[in-house]
Amino acid sequence: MADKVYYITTPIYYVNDAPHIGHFSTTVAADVLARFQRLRGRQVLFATGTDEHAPKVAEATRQRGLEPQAFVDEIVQAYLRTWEETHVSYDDFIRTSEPRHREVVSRVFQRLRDQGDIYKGVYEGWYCVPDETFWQESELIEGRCPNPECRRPVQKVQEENWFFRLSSYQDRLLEYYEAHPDVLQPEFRRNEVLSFIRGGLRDASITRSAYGWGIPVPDDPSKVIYVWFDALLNYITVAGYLSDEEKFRDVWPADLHLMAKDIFVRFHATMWPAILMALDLPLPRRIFAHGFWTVDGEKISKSKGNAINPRKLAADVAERSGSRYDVAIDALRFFIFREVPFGLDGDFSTSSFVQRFNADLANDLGNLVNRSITMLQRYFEGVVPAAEVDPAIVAAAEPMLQGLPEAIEGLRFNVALDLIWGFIGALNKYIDERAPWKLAKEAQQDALAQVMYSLIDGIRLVALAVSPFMPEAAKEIWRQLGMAAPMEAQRWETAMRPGLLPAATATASPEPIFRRIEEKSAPAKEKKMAEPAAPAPAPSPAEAEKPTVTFDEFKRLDLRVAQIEAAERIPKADKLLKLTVNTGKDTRTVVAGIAQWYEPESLVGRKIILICNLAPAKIRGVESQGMLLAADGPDGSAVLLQPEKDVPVGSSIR
Ligand code: ME8
Repeated sequence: MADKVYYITTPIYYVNDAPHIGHFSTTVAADVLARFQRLRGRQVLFATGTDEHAPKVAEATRQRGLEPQAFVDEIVQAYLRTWEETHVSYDDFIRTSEPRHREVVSRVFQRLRDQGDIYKGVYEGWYCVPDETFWQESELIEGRCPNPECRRPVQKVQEENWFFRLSSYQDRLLEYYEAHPDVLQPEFRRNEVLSFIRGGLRDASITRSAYGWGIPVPDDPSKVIYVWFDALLNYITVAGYLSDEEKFRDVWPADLHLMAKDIFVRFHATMWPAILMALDLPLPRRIFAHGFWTVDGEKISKSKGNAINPRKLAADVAERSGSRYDVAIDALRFFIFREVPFGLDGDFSTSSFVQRFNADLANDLGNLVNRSITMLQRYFEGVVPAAEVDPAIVAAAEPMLQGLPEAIEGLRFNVALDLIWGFIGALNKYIDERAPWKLAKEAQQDALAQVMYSLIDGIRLVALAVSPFMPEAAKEIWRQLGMAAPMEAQRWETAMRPGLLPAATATASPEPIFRRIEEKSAPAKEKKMAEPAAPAPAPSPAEAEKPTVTFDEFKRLDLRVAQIEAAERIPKADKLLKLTVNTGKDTRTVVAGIAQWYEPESLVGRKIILICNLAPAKIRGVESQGMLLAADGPDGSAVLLQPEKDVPVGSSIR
């Protein structure tokens, strides 16, 4: 099936407000993958869209005296515009109010009713309007919606309704997931799904009394189809189900449905696969749920007004730094994957974005490109000399070239970026060590040619590697390199090898791409924090009283780079993790109080700094042989220390 189209989807978003950083992160993640697959030469169908038939749309329009269709037509513009400006390369944008989708929903409903999978019954329960979800009384928490991301009041509903026979798919779903362990990801969320299904599935009410909006139940106009049943079907509408058989054959099943954890267990991992089973259609190959973003430690909420609008933030950064707006957008696309492992919850703070922008983009990447092209102008009039790539640079590129496909396809975006930045770091170090200015002074032309060729060719690889994350910034690097072949025509298999840069390529004049954000031009709120008048926080008593240690005393500590091989929670200790770590000399157990901040799964393979010769201590019945180092995060979290570059396990710390 080499020619199967790679089909990837985002959720279709409710049209209640402009998209925020949460919607942005899911959609950009899908975009990174779509772009990467295209770079690998695959044909891609990348779909996103809007979920428009929600009762709250009907409510909002009544309040404003508008027709629902006119209302959604207006709001959808914010989505279209955001995805266009944030370089989201979707192939299809589906709106559930489109005739192509309404047709599929009606026909699916009729078919399932004809075959007995949909039947009429009486529904009694509670409905959460903001979440568009039905709940049983027993599921409510203090009379409110039990979804931890919602917890808002619910409404009592009792009405005759159509039900989907979800209960009869319970065993088949479990069997399927047993036989296909890789479908639900990440692994720890798969377990949530299995226990939800094992807990027993009830038939699902999939209609509501008509509220003047939505898709009417065929032959029963007093009812409309429940917005979730309607919305999930978008994935097959896009694939051409019932409208374009050939396309559907090429596209279905979806290779990846992406979403956050809020709509994973009940909807995408239970209801949707059951509907597909009822339709005799193959199940998606992978369903992946990522975590939730908070902003400065708080849940994103409309009432708090703390939702970060990616377009506004990028416009602000562009203004403060003097970088182009599209470059600032790319910087944000990079940032949301740089720190937090995709899959876990993350906290967004503008100040750490600014730091990363300055350190990783302006400094590491921006300077590398700028100083390399500047030196080429100076020493070779901007024209790439003929030379072989330095074997040291070939070797330094290897981890990135080998590791990137698996990291991106496994949605380990922070690992992918670590690999790329590892190579960027190696190129910067190469400049410092080989000191081209000295070679020029000493007239070592051959050595100088090799260094400059290796650098510019290395930057070519970096541009291609970052292009799924930062497509416009990558194009700008490509332009400055003076590459004759268009970037879009490059393919991973043929282009991602060192030494393919054609000699005699004439570079353009260097221009800084990522310009530093200077703190002094920060907006009012942040300026306050940087003002010298603001007193530095007083050291805590513990810090103030720490005695001086001599160098010899410090040398008594056996600090080493160690690698986590396994991690698990310690029962009844919600702060502790039991880690199995390899110190290079031995494998041992270490207990760490980081369970609130790190999912065990995310730690496996990670390198840490360990005090190896700390006296062993028993913690909750587990003997801990050493202690890992972590910084106190500003929000009270623990932030693991790790080497800035990859170094072998067992390396000592000096
Ligand atoms: O649920 N952090 O639409 P929705 C990370 N229409 N991601 C977030 C987020 C946050 N704080 N907030 C939202 C719906 N998201 C349905 C979907 S699909 C057939 C129907 C992202 O507008 C994340 O992808 O509430 C989440 O799953 C989605 O927006 C929910 O979007």
